[in-house]
Amino acid sequence: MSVPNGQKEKPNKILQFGNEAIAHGAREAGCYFGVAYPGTPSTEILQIFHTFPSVMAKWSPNEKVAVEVGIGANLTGSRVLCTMKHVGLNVAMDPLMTFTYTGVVAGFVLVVADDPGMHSSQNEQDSRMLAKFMKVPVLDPANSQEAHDFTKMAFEFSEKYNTPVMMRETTRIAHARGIVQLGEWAEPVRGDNMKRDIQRFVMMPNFARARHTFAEERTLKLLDFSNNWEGNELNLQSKKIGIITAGVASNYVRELLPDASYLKVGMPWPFPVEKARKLAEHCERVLVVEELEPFMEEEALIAGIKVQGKEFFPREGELDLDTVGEGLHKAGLLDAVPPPNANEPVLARPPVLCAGCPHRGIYMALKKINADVYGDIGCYTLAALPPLESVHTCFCMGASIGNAVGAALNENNPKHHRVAIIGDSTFFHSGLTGLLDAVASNANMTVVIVDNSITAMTGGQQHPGSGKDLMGEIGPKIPIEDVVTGLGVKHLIVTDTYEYDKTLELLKEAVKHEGPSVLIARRPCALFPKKIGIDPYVILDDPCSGCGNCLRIGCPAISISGRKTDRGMHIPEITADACTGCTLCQQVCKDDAIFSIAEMKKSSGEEVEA
Ligand SMILES: Cc1ncc(C[n+]2csc(CCOP(=O)(O)OP(=O)(O)O)c2C)c(N)n1
Repeated sequence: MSVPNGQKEKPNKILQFGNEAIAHGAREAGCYFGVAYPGTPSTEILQIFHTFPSVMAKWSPNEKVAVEVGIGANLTGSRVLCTMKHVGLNVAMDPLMTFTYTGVVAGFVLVVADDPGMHSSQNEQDSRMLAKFMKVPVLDPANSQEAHDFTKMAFEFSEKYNTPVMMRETTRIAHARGIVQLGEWAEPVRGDNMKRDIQRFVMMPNFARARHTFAEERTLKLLDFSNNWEGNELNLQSKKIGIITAGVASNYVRELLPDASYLKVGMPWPFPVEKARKLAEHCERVLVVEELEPFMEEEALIAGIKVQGKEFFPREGELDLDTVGEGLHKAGLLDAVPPPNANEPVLARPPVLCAGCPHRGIYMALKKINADVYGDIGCYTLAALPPLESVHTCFCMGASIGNAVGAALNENNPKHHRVAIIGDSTFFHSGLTGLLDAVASNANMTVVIVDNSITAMTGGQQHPGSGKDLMGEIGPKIPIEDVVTGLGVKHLIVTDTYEYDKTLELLKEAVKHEGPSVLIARRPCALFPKKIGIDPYVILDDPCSGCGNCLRIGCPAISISGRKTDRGMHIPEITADACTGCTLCQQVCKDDAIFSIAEMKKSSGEEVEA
């Protein structure tokens, strides 16, 4: 295997999860430029891609900017990989809807990771629908090998048909491992200069009309490709039953009905109509088994091919062996419903803020002032749940501030505190324009920016306020204070959320302020750059009255010990390994019953290690 740039040889058969396979496929295709905004289940792709030799990779503040940056690199002639989760695609649709008219200068592959079952998302939209809407061909791998191969093929395909190409994967593809046969790394395709071509790249109406025609003509060519591509596998066996399927669902249905005829679709749009027609001509009955929307089912029906699908299989959530088995049974194709997966059910564990999470202190304060809290997306959304219960909404990234503006302008109760709470990464992603609106409309509200210096929820990625990017270079660290005052906010306060009383006071001050105010609640994430774990705290049975104040802060390091006070109240205890020494429990303890081990040693005259 030849390896450019003197890098070590890589093994050519390896167990990889889908996101790794996509990153490798892109590098093998000679992709030079990777750009993304993190989002589960897509995040690892760029984190892996950036480790390869001779590539450039960066995070952008949001998905729209990521696509625009990717287009910029592409216009100079570089092959570009741009990744995001499904809801990120909504944010990025504006440039993409027009990029599809202009076409590409070099291969451009957009990876969109859908999350059927909503393991870590606020909805479960099906990106195949948006691919069709954008007129962008979409690939849908069923395992890691296909994730690798389809990505690799997508770059040349993108150039041949002059179109961005979407790779749509799902959580089970992104995060499940399978054996992948790797190939050679090609020399990265890196452009150097944009070539002026205003009829292609200045999309004002006159030029755009011609490009729309180009896009429609391209669709016909793509359809022809789809009808002939071996990645849309037609396998004619049984004459009784034919199955159209794709993605992870294809694995389940093939296991349950090995003798059926199949059209296993790798490119759902343009849908390979002629292959589907051949299947229908060969078989008495055709079923479509697909996750989420009846996308291929409708494509087949529009083409006049008689199929059935969603009347047997759920439209919501993930499919698995059990749901597909049940559907096939309902359709009369399996005699009995297969016994449910024999695995032990996993005990449900509600998500909680980590021990030592810096977001906890501000929520304790928000609960105290009983504010209406418009929430946003990040670790801090978890405070909607007991015991903190102080987030009341969550729609999409950036929504908190706009929601609070609307409420502030609409509600007729000046005594009521309206607070939008938003993370630092989310603020950079899409909070800025909301805050601008708050200032421009002089809305009576407070924005709390919970600044832990990192994008914690997706695993600790950098953002413009981190002063670093993926490639590790230190860039300018954008101070949130500067952005906030630059947007015209007059009342700005910064607090350390480990100091509860001060945070509460400052919050009270902020909400009293007429017009928009901002409180930056700052403290680095307890897990970043590595989990802090200093000087654990203990609860002493003797002074503890069992009041439960420490339990109500929702720290997973604190639990009921099983011991009781003389008055029969439960005495809590702290798990030393989990405690990070944030001191919030100590600050709310009214009995002076909580001490650090160092404090106790000191008071008993023992030596304390520095
Ligand atoms: C449009 C969109 N892109 C990406 C995501 C994935 N995501 C969820 S929360 C989040 C950011 C969290 O970072 P931050 O706002 O700093 O809060 P933290 O988790 O650090 O508390 C991201 C990227 C998403 N839900 N929606």
